[in-house]
Amino acid sequence: MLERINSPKDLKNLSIDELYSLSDEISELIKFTIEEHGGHYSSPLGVVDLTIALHYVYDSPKDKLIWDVGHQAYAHKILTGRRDLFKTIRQKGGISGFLKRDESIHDIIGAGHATTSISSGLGLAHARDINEDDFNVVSIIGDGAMTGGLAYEGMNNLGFHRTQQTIILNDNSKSISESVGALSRYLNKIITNPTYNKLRTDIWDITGKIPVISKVIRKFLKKSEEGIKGFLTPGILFEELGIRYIGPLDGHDLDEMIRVFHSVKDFKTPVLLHIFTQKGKKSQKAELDSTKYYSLSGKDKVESKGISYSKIVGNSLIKLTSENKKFKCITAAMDIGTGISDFCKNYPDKYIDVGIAESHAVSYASGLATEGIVPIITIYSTFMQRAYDQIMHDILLQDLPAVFCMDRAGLVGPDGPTHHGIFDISMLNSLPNIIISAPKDGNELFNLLYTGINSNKPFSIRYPKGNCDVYNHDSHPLLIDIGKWEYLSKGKNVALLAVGSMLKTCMDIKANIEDYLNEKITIINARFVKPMDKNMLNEISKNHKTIFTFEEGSEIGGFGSSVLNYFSNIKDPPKIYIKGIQDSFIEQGTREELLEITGLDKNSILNFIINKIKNNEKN
Ligand SMILES: Cc1ncc(C[n+]2csc(CCOP(=O)(O)OP(=O)(O)O)c2C)c(N)n1
Repeated sequence: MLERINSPKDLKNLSIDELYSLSDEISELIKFTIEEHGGHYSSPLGVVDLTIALHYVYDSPKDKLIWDVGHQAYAHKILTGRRDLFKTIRQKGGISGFLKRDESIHDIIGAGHATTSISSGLGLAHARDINEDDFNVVSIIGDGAMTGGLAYEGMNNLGFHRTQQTIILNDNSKSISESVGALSRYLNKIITNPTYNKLRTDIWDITGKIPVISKVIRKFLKKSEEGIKGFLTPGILFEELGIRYIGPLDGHDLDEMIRVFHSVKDFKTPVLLHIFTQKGKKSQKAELDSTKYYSLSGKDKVESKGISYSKIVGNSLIKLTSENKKFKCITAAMDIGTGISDFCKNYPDKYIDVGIAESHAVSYASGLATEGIVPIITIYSTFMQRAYDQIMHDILLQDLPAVFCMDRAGLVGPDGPTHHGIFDISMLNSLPNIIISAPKDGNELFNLLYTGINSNKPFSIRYPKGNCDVYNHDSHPLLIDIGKWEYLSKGKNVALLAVGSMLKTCMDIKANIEDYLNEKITIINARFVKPMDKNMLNEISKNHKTIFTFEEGSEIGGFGSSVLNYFSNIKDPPKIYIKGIQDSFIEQGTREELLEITGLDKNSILNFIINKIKNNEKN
């Protein structure tokens, strides 16, 4: 069946039985491909039926289907002309694991970060009305993404303007791990509320017993808005906001979904369809443990040695519980990704999962900090972007202590441009009061975390995705002098100043550079991007003619630009070359491929250094 589906139009003439068969085929394709190559697993499997029903009823791309996050939209990709390319998903040059406008006319809005679909959808709906156009806007958002504040900002606007927009709430009662918060409890109550469900069935049964007119009544109940609404309104929260609530509906019952989608298609006002789906559907193992099978690494993944930076943070938090300092760890729905799940399990009162709510996480942190509890926010660099103003306004302006553990700083690989953590240094660098640090290895990460907790200052630590082979499980924490760099090798004439992940790269090519120059070079662990070690900068400027800076982050506003800025005020400064990521978004690929593309792998850096030195010699 799937071979015949080249666009959503090809679905329209299929029977319901054929749609069910198609669902099996798509699920098999997703399972096979992701098990082989890696990618998201349980979320896309959970919405295969929902996706088929949506594309069956709506006319994409005329009607706008807007998927939140996009990690679940694999069936959407397969049905919209990307079936044969599906095997390239998340690979260099292949299709994205999220949504991209330039990949397909069916990807209405690019995504990767959560909770944008209602707001973007409302913008689209208003543009439609301004242009006097005629199409449906359907935003599909998960219960996890619904924990983000942006969803409420969108609904607040939508309910007020009463524009046509359909929200599909894809409720599988899971975020990556458990979905948290009062809303999640509320949704769960609706789905499991026996009184409501019983009343619904009872009324249905009663109508069936009314002689002669039972068919008419049932038809009326099915067709009329009130009928679909379900005789009773469990979603009063949404109703009060001005958004009709319909549900809960079974997200694997194609008949029911198609019937309801057809009915709401003609609504001119906002409506929310609450659809419950089974995460990991049609994979026994993923249905049983959707969190474990949230994503797979694929068969070709080579296990690297060492321990992940994320895990080191988790271990360090456990170790630091025995210290006197009171702290609370905050995660925005990323306990597993940021390596703190064991800590959370063992110290439930020392952590909070706020949901996909990064801005709330930081404002919440400011409150803790005022009362002497040190907040430790474990967050991916890319998601920290959501909380930029809260960092400035709630933490830095008031100089409140807080530790930002920024995981996945640098190039993350297959997740691509929405997920690379390459802007954190530039974003934070211009803000007063913040300490920006990056460890050279696992031991230094532990010590920086310890230093941060005891610093009584806003303190950020950035570290990359992946493993680190220098880490001593049994070490005791040491305080590091804030703003103090470290010589890893002392030479003259040429100095390399490297931040975090770039230090190992520089050490690995040290011998090649020294062979070329026939003299020792200086390599410095610039573990504090801010404040910089000005004493050391002054010291090296005396006997070094050339300074190179390296960072796995945006060049503009980054570490190198701070060094340039510093020397711009100094008489006869050394020649300075900065190397980071140029002013661009970086595509997907393996981390190694991307380091090469951005010129941050060993070979490229070696060539960069030698070419610059050669040029210097010529001039
Ligand atoms: C702003 C932001 N924070 C965190 C994430 C990481 N993330 C991706 S999917 C996801 C869970 C989404 O849950 P839900 O919306 O319920 O979708 P499901 O996977 O359950 O279908 C999270 C936390 C993200 N993509 N964006």
